[in-house]
Amino acid sequence: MPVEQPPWWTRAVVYQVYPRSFMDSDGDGIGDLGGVLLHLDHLADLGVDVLWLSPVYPSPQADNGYDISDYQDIDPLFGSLEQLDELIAALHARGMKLVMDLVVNHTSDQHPWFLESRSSTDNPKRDWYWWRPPREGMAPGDPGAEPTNWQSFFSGPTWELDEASGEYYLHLFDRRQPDLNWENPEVRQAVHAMMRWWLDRGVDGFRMDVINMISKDVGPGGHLHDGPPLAGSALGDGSASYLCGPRIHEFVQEMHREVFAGRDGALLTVGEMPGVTVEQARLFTDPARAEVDMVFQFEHVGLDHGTSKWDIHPLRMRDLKASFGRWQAGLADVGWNSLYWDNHDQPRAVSRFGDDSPRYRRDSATCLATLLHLHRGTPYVYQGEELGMANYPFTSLEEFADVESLNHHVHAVSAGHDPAEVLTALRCMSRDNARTPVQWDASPNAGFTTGTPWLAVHPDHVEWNAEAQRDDEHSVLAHYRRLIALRHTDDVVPLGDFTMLLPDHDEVYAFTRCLDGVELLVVCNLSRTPYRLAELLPEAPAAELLLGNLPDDDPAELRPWEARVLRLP
Ligand code: ISL
Repeated sequence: MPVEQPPWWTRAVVYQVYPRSFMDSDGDGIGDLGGVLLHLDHLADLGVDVLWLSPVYPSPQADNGYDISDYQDIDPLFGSLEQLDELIAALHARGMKLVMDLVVNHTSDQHPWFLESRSSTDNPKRDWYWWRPPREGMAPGDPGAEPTNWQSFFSGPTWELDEASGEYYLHLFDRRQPDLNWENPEVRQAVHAMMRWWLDRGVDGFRMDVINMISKDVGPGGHLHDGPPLAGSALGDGSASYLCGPRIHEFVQEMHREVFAGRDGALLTVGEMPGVTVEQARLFTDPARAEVDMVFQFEHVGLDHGTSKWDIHPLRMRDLKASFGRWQAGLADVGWNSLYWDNHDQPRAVSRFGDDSPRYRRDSATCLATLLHLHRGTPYVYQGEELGMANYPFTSLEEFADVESLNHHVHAVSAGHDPAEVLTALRCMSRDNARTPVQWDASPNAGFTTGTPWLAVHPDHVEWNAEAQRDDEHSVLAHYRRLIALRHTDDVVPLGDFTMLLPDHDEVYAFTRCLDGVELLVVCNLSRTPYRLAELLPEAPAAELLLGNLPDDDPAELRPWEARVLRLP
């Protein structure tokens, strides 16, 4: 990509709103568009360029809106189309853009398309979804009769039997999220038309949910293949059949042609792609191929997973450096990275990769932020991350709401796992950690709602909240503001070359960024151990401090969780 004319989003920072948990304006305990409109000053004050809004479409809410029953309306739970228009206008008036969530790998099982598809085997929409008879020689409902052995992302098989027709339908996620059949051109055309309708309404792009799963590897006669068996399970790993399947680039290029062509310069498109490799990401984000601007990859948030996300291993610093380093190098000349720690599916980074003890919570939150925001790529800030929000102190199963957590609990306990251990894993890894309401102030419901919040407010909101941080220059919020401003003012931050330093160091993460003779050295101590800086990086103590996360800087010592952005002479 020529450095003279980099796309606008190379300098942008995106803020993710998970509307259900952001701000409730009508007292029903659930966040809504009115609530987003109330807090646009918070976003403007932070300095972000784009708001990515998680789904607000009509939905039975089996997966908090990632199960859509109407792509072209707003769920009354969240507000109205008029309010969405108001949000677009209000953001544009402030120079910000709106990116909507596009969830088209699957619909809700209540979407009219699926209701039609399910209504009979000869319905014209039957083929809009993946219907298959039981495995050969078996009867519908027999144990193991599912058409393939794939395990769903949300536990159990990916197939649900429809008693009426005796056929199964595919759902990579919950059974209430049937997968659309992208092999059918009518499905693709319907999705493209819907996307154009949103762009015509004024939205500025899409975050595309699991978009690398839309092409399935279909054999002759529509055959889908079993995957290798999963340890300790009757099910298998089907991912080879649906991650970046044979037609994925064709489908994404077609979408670009049909939807984005002619308007792509102003838009932002980001494909969420579990399991994507850096080689594939380079193809997806090569501007010459006209697919998407950037992808969300999952390597770094998988480094603490064992056989599954519930099998937790401590993160090893070398693995993190090897991973981020590979992505930085792999997309250096062609393509573009997106950068994130937190989103609505991940536990809170300050608890997971930082140190949320009272002593180090603020310092580790700002240290992690500095590390991420000084990489090359577009950073994403997830609501509350800029306040140092931490994982919730869950103590019982009743406190969880997420379909993934609840399904996992049912399956793990029925498979004989110790319920106490299952709960421990949920406490650390449940997506509900990210979904507790945003902490606006110290009042009883953190200023989120006047009603009863749908998910409990974290008790630490009395101390950790936006109001307390807004005018405090030492706060996590103030540090995010400075990081975002630095990206906007100094070209080396968005565009500079990246070089990893100290690849084998267990606690200190360091790298340089260079552009046109300007060289930044970034050094982050991801531990409680103090280090003599000169022993690690001899050029560091004499360099000019552009931005640090601790006050009263002693140039010679890198204190616990200290992060510095230095300009080398
Ligand atoms: O959350 C995950 C692991 O715990 C992922 O497997 C996640 O399900 C995957 O990243 C896909 O996420 C997206 O699609 C899901 C939805 O539940 C997530 O909220 C969404 O971000 C299905 O639409």
